[in-house]
Amino acid sequence: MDRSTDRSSIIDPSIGVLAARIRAAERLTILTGAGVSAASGVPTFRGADGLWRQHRPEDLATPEAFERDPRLVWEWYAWRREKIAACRPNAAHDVIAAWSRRPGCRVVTQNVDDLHVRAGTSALVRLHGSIWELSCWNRCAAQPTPWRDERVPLPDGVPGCPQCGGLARPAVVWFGEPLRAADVDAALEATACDVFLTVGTSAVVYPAAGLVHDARRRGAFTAEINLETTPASSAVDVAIHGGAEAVLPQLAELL
Ligand code: BV8
Repeated sequence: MDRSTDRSSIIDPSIGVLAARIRAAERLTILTGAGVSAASGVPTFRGADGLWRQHRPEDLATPEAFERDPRLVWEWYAWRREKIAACRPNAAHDVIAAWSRRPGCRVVTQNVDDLHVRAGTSALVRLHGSIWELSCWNRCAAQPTPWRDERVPLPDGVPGCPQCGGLARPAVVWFGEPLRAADVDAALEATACDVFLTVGTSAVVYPAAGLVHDARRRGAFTAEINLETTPASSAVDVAIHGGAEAVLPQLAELL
């Protein structure tokens, strides 16, 4: 008899514990990172495929990098937009979208790929903005808010602001830039919950990485689903090592 067991058929007992907590929860908050989109083919930030032409995201996703070389930064975003346009939401996005329609469930994402939006997620806070939106680099008064531009490829290398004719930039939050106050408030409000589940994030980027600790301080049962150990793993009540696209459907089955 073949004694090798298909590991995917072994349910981690922690999954049963977490399912029971989610089942009983009136308020469920889910924080997601790039790992949720990995199974869709979107490169993660710090994984092996996280580099682009040997540049690190932290070196490109900054206002200083854009100031120095807007064309290079736009080449990186145009490359990512092209990759993301070919991707579809995966089973992890679909489970989270279904849960988001439950009363009391809120989703906070660090991802800018909008795959949660395409999966139909409600009550979504996009902490770092969207790669599909642009804003005026000069913050001109005529164009105070970001506009959506889903053209792939972008017609000209460095898009312009339709109002002032200056440079347009990706409407994402770069390193060293403050998050939008309304998004931070919504994310902090979401830490008042019964279960706080963090999925697919290396838990190194703040203020997002601080949310699980806020939730724990406010009495939430905290859990992490990730492929590897992170700085949050030792702080949560349950840390489940596995792919989000496999673990979340297993959890959904048990609810
Ligand atoms: C701020 C948008 C204050 C852009 C992103 C010095 C100066 C200034 C600030 C700082 C500083 N030092 C530290 C800081 C704070 C800084 C920070 O945290 N830096 C880190 C690097 C230490 N934070 C900031 O700068 C923030 N702003 O602090 O402002 C301020 C206040 C007032 C005035 C001025 C300033 C802004 C942070 C936002 C940065 N923007 N994105 C873009 O996307 O182009 S962050 C970027 O990282 C992405 O959003 C990404 O989502 C996010 C976090 O990464 P992860 O999502 O976790 O992705 P990663 O690849 O790292 O990990 C994936 C994980 O998934 C891995 O663990 C992997 O094992 C796992 N995985 C893979 N596959 C799967 C899986 N898990 C499950 N299933 C799978 N299948």
